[in-house]
Amino acid sequence: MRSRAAVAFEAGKPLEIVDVDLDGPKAGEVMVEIKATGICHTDEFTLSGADPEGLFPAILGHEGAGVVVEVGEGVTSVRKGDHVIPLYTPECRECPSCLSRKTNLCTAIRATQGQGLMPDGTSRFSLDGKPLFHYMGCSTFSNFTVLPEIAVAKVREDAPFDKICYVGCGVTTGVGAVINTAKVEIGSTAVVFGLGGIGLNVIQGLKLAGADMIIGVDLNNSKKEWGERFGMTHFVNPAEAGEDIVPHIVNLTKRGADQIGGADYTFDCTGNVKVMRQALECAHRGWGVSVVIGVAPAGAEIATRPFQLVTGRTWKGTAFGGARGRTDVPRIVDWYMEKKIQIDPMITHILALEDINRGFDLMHAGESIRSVVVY
Ligand code: NAD
Ligand code: AHE
Ligand code: ZN
Repeated sequence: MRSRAAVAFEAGKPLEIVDVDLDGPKAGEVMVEIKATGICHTDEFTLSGADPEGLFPAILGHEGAGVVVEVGEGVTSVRKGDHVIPLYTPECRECPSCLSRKTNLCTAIRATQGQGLMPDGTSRFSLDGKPLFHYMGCSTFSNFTVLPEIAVAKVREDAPFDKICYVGCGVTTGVGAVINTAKVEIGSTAVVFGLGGIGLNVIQGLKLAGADMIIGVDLNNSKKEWGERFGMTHFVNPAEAGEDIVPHIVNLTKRGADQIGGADYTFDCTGNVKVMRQALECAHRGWGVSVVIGVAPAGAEIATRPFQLVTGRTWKGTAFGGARGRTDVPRIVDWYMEKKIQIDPMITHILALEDINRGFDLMHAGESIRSVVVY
């Protein structure tokens, strides 16, 4: 069949809207009609050419929601008509990683996914007889896509696609980083670096978890009001702090008889390795935990004095907020429908597929939190 899609032909070039060919689902696969897709910073990262795994020509997009239109042989967990969210982190429930209960990083299909292919080593997408690469196993910038059965989460049918698509990455990553990865306790002090589509979800996760002091850090002053909407208690613009950001935050978080500052939990939501170091060094001596969420460009490395770790700080990272997609994503959709978390205000722009490049422009200009393409 044919599907309207935004194709990334080359790194650094705008996407082109074309009709592509899509083969039907093979055994263990499903075809999904994507109804809406968010544009995540990671799509921009790959399109820019900074992703070591970036392949072209490809159909990007990994934050979608839609309806199953066809299932391949042997598919049992979903059927035609089911509402689903594609999962770039699948959940097979059988691989050593899934069985370990220690990680959400299912390894069942990670190798072929990183090669832009389906688990059998081929692509379902083509143009003029030449294959196009899948992206993060999702390719939600196509109106129709094919996914492995283990890479879709079945969700309730009354949830609006143009909002819950955001659960496919940003919401789950931010809220999950707090709940699953950091396991933040009531009364905690936290710092969030970067108040974009991920950082604001970390803030709402911190509020949900009962954190007391939630400090947001961003170079863009317009993010102060955004952070406050979701529970941020203090805002710092590092360019206006008047001193290095680390001592500034350590001072701000001084408490207790010994007046040792530092936050219980810090989160990098920028992808900048210098900020990752600042986030670690703002964490409290003895127990502070710093979580890397941001994705850094090819070749970038993190550094700190080992003394920072010797003195009890923990540096960790999270992918998809530590969420097990098929189990956790439907629950997060429920939280949204039950108004435990917010999504609507963060979706600042709704676009047609033809205008998808404007979504990238808005992101570059710092004008959007999330742009969503509705098919
Ligand atoms: P975004 O562009 O919406 O937001 C980034 C924010 O960081 C902006 O508000 C920007 O002003 C701010 N910022 C930039 N440099 C800064 C600095 N030096 N100090 C303070 N603030 C600074 O991006 P996003 O969609 O929120 O994504 C954030 C990062 O998370 C990206 O690197 C993205 O690729 C990554 N990400 C990771 C996962 C994961 O599973 N680990 C999932 C989704 C996104
Ligand atoms: N391909 C990149 C890394 C990209 C990356 O870290 N992706 C995150 C999700 S970002 C979503 O917006 C992730 O899930 N990572 C775990 C994984 O298995 O890919 C690189 O550096 O090679
Ligand atoms: Zn993403």
